Amino acid sequence: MKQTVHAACPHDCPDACAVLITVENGRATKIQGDPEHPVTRGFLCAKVAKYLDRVYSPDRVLYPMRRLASKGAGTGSGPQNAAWQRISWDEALEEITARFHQIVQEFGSEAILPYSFGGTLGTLNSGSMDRRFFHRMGASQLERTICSSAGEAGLESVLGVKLGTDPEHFRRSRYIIAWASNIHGNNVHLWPFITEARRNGAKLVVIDPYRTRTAACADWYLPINPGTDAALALGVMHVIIAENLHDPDYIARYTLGFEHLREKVKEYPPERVAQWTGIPAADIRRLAREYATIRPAAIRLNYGVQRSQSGGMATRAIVMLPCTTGSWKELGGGLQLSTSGAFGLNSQGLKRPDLMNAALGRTARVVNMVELGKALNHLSDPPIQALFVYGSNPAAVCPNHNEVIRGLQRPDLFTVVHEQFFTDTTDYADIVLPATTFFEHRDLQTAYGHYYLQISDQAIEPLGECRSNVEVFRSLAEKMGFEEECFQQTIDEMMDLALKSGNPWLDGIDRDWLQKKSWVRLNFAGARTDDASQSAKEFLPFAKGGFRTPSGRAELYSETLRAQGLDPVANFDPPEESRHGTRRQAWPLELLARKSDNFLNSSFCNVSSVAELEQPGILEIHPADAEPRRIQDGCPVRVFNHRGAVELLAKVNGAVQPGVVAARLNWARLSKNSQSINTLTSEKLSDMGNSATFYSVLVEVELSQQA
Ligand SMILES: Nc1nc2c(c(=O)[nH]1)N[C@H]1C(S)=C(S)[C@@H](COP(=O)(O)OP(=O)(O)OC[C@H]3O[C@@H](n4cnc5c(=O)[nH]c(N)nc54)[C@H](O)[C@@H]3O)O[C@H]1N2
Ligand SMILES: Nc1nc2c(c(=O)[nH]1)N[C@H]1C(S)=C(S)[C@@H](COP(=O)(O)OP(=O)(O)OC[C@H]3O[C@@H](n4cnc5c(=O)[nH]c(N)nc54)[C@H](O)[C@@H]3O)O[C@H]1N2
Ligand code: SF4
Ligand SMILES: [Mo]
Repeated sequence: MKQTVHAACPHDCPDACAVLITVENGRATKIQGDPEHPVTRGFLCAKVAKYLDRVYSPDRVLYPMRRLASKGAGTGSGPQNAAWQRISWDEALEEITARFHQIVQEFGSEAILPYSFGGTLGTLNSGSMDRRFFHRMGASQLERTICSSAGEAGLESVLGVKLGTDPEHFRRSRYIIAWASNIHGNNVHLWPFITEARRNGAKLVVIDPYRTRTAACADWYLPINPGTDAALALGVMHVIIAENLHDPDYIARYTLGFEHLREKVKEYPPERVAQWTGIPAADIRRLAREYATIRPAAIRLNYGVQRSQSGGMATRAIVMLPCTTGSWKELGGGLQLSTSGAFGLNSQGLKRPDLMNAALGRTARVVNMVELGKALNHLSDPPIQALFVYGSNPAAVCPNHNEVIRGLQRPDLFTVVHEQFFTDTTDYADIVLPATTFFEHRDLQTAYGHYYLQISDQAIEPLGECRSNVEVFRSLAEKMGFEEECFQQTIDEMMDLALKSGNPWLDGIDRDWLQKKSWVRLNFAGARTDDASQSAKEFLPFAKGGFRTPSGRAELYSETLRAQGLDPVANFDPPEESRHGTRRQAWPLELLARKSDNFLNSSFCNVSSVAELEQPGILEIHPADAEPRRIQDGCPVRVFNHRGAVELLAKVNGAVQPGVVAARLNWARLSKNSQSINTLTSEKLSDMGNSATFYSVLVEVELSQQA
């Protein structure tokens, strides 16, 4: 029997693609993008196009496993391996809950720490039963800030909400700025709209310290020094305001504090900004004039800019641009960082934070996920005694890798990892539990790069004894003896609950309707509409104000920021670890520890058909930095700083400017010496949002002695 199942890609990607899975006799035989979906438009990225290889990989974790060998890098990865013993689900649940009971008694419930992130963004599997479970237990709370919280804080400080230009409107733009936005790699479904705009004469400008594939095919590429974007945005506004290219009517009606901004930008003349950013003053002037006068102009801002110590302010300053030119008014204008604020599902109902109060009589302490190393090694009162990892691979993705590993190696730490594969993190697990992929479970899918809500249907039965996140925490709750009704809720009941939030844009969208349509555009028009293109035209979130800040206006001056001791307008404060920062003497080169175009953070790097598309283990360096170090293309090099060292192969090219080097995230267990690029990255938090600062890192490079 052959059937086609509608699913949605749950990987951590703005595109949230609508996917069609062909199933024959219970086995998935084909995957393709839904041709009907207005953003997916029938194609998938290179990695998910090969998803059958991932689902049916011989390396999947299929059964619960108990560790026999001691913890450490390269611990074997299969049922055949002597490091692991296959156990039953019942034994696994028994062992986990017995340890939890014992830890709660001896140290208190906050000695248990959940650790999860973007493995799946399915609404239910990324944050429902799991949160209920840990809230009910009174476990420490995890502050999930490893990705985007600096940018979100910057965005919300101006707009009050995470909304932005509809991707489908980019086809109407005449001027497009891809600002820290690797569109070909990380947001490929925006590209067709940009191509369409360019066919109609639009110009594409890319602002990025790394010459991405997107930069290579831009009309104008502006390489910028890492972490200096706040200065650039303030410099651009200096020119716009000085030359009267702003929109006084929009500013007067819908913004707050323009007079403060006008004063502030006087400190950022192009000549001064050029010294920080490395972009010539004449180019800054030209960028400002073109952006303000070639209309409509849209900015696709992505999260690269906020993985910097001053990333919150940088985002804030960039988000002010369409507020000063009034470009929010125009179809094809505005800015997109995230669209996720439009979905407004009933997150409290799904996550039940109230259970925490019932358990503890207060809210539990909060541990920042970026500081995992610090937490595992130094936190006391109580120390962390158990770590439960799901939907994340912290031993690969967390900064200051050596500290993380030192913590994970603690023999007294009880670590459970719920995973699809044996990863860097399972190398340190006491128990590994098998997880389903999105082919094997059902979920509700939002997006952060478009405005369609989807149901992702289950295509095949779970492989082996795999269970979804929802089912794992349901069984754990039962074993712990948690009796609240919410632990019995079915998937359908949770979907219904999620959709009942009072958000008017969900009006008329219920589970039956979603099931019938598979994907539905949010109801901006006020009446349920079948015509996606029709309601797409209508959504201009800030054309007439509509900001959700305390003042109801776009806040160019923020009282909230002032109260936090931050600049209430915006300013440029160089990251400590950068060429203009206080630690510039320590190491001479700025490192971009980047993502791979064909992996998804650390996911996919173990799938050989996908790995073939990448060249792992390289350090990209400019000839001007390579020559004095006698480094030639292909030479083994040692990259180091005070946190550690890694061995890579030099690639001498023009991908980065002098003073900057670039490397890529990968699994340590797949690299030659079991090394992670995150050995070099810092636990330092960003200026706003307590986020990670992966792109504010200084290093030195030398020829490897190992060669
Ligand atoms: N193929 C692929 N797709 C992905 C991912 C992946 O790993 N691979 N990851 C997913 C995830 S988790 C996320 S959060 C999204 C977001 O992904 P993006 O926001 O696109 O994140 P990054 O790739 O970190 O950064 C984007 C660009 O910013 C540049 N950049 C770095 N520092 C600076 C700076 O200081 N200034 C400026 N102007 N640019 C800078 C980088 O060189 C990069 O080209 O992508 C998702 N999609
Ligand atoms: N050097 C450097 N480090 C970075 C970044 C960078 O650009 N450079 N980017 C940062 C960013 S933006 C992010 S978002 C983080 C991402 O960090 P993570 O969210 O940890 O992302 P992944 O590396 O994709 O790991 C997700 C894991 O979840 C598993 N998984 C997938 N689906 C499920 C499921 O349904 N259930 C369970 N239990 N497991 C599942 C996958 O197999 C995978 O191993 O990394 C950060 N780290
Ligand atoms: S990873 Fe992104 S582009 Fe690839 S299929 Fe998933 S949502 Fe689409
Ligand atoms: Mo991310």
